[in-house]
Amino acid sequence: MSTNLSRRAFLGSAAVGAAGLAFARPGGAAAAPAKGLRPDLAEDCRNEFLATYHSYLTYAGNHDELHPVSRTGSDFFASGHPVRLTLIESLGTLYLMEADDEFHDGIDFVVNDLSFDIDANFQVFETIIRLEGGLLSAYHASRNPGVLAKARDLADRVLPAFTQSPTGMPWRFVNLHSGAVSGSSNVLAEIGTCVTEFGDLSRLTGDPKYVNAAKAAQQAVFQRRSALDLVGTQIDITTGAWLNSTSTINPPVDSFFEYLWEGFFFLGDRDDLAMFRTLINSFLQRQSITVNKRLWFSSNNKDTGLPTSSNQSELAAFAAGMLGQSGLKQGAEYHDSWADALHEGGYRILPEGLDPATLGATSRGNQLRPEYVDSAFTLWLTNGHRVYVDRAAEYYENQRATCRVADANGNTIGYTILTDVTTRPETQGDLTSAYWCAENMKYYYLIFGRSPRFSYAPDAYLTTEGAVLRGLL
Ligand code: DMJ
Repeated sequence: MSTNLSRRAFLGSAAVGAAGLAFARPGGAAAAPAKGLRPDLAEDCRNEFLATYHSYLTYAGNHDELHPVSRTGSDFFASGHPVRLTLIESLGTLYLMEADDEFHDGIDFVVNDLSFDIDANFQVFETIIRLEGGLLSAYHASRNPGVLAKARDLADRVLPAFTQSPTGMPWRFVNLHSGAVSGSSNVLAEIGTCVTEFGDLSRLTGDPKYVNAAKAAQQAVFQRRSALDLVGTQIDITTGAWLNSTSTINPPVDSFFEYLWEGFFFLGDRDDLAMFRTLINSFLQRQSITVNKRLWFSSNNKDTGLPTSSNQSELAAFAAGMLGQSGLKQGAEYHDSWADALHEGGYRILPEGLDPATLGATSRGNQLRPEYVDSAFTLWLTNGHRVYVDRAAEYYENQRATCRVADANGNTIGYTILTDVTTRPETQGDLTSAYWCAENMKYYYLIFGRSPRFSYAPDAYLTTEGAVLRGLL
């Protein structure tokens, strides 16, 4: 059932891909809903998010992430070298929720206290998607030039990972103080998930060196595709030799595909569109499997095309949004498969790993993952179908029932990862993953409510980490 939101789907301007698959081009703005679709849940979501954020400020000190059960904090990138990751990942959500005191305090921290002159090795991929993306989104929200200066300073510290690579594919780690690089064995998601953050920074600064580095990394992988137009999983960035030949949309490849599509969706880059078409066409033709009438994706050898595994990672659920946004019917079908897995598998929260034949858990935890609601949000923004609002509402209520940590009076301390989704009650761990602040709660709030600070246009762009780089008002 579709809503009467009067959104114009992208599909009206669909182009046809090389193998007959339909791809869509970004459309113009569409009318926003007159009011929130679930204002009750929007208000609850805002309250739960702010309670957790305040717990982070209260209990985690200067650390990166909150442990809501033990009421402590820890560092994400390098122990003893915090950057207040949760604060940075929360800024866009605070802005959209009109939590202005917290938002402005956060901007003050970024401009006046945050320093990236840190003598420690930071993981390049996580630094870009979490910190660079978070700062760029915060800049679009605040228009504070001090925030953009911090984003540029960080990118300049990360750039040696690209410029010191003989192939253009980045080293896995970089020392933010010295620029020393390390980690020659890298995986596709970590090589190819930066073109939109660096593209945005190049636009904002007028310096093309950032986007050029990101594109060179994508192209270096594409040039090493197999004769079947498939790519592997892991590569030596110094020699360009494949270290793992598994073609998959599971991690650690997932967002490599996403950023080929989004390089076109956000930046209009037709090289990225061409690479996306080539690789996704081959992937869909060779690795789509139907199990009990549901669409899933196998992992295959990139050279022989032969299947090696049918295990599904929950993180691959992001692909439903990517495929739907690019005009491919498999997007909606794939989200239906995950919804079926939730219901018929007997879960309230999806497991990290899933056997598509039995719907049994192959990995029983859930790290507060956002992918199921991420793709519900993207599909809803693209086509306006009510089913995605309902799926998001169900999952929100399930996360509230299973992941919430309360004090003795029943007040929310925070939300935690689960170590086992198959027990009743589900088994809680003790970590509020910082991406939960940037992703889950933002998607929920935007679906349920009617933020006057978001365009609700189908060309709004949120990065793989939920940073809004287009669509903030
Ligand atoms: C997020 O950090 C990003 O979405 C990333 O691309 C992979 N998934 C995690 C959260 O599960």
